[in-house]
Amino acid sequence: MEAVPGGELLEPEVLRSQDGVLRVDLVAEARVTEVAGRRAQVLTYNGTLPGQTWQVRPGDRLEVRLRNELDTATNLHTHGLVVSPQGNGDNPFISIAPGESFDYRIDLPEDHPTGVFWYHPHRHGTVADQLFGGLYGAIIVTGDEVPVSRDRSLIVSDISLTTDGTIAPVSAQEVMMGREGGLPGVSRTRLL
Ligand SMILES: [Cu+2]
Repeated sequence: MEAVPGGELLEPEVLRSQDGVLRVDLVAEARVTEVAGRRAQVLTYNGTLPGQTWQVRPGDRLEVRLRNELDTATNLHTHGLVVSPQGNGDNPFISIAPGESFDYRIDLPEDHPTGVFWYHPHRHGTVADQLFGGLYGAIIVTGDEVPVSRDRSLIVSDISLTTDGTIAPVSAQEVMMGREGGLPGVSRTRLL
């Protein structure tokens, strides 16, 4: 497949924890952006696809206020984090109705492994549409690594658009199996 040339490399904005806490006001909403040179109606976290990158350390607390501006119910899952699934933690049974907000509190244990993880909706019945629509972002758990010149986070958005620039409908098969995107050489997204 031929890559689309040009286009500067864009990294999602990085939000870092301070004094052991990362507070995030997170808004899920539909927006018009540019994806691979095309105007696209997608779903976004805080207006971008992918959403901001969250950088935390073992032992930190994540406080996320998620406001649902979508027209379907949603919630939040921190994929790969070794954290509690109960209460207002990483609880897949939480359902946030359109127009509602929810305050998550997710405590990372002191011995949490470092690495790259991600967040996305995990509300039963709407996961595939919201995930394929563009709702995802990276979580990086850092430790005391040897300093390098510069860390860069690359997130590949491989989404499927219809000819009129909306997200392609998700089939029952794709709900179960996932899907590959239909855009060649997706390299960047830009907010319009
Ligand atoms: Cu997941």
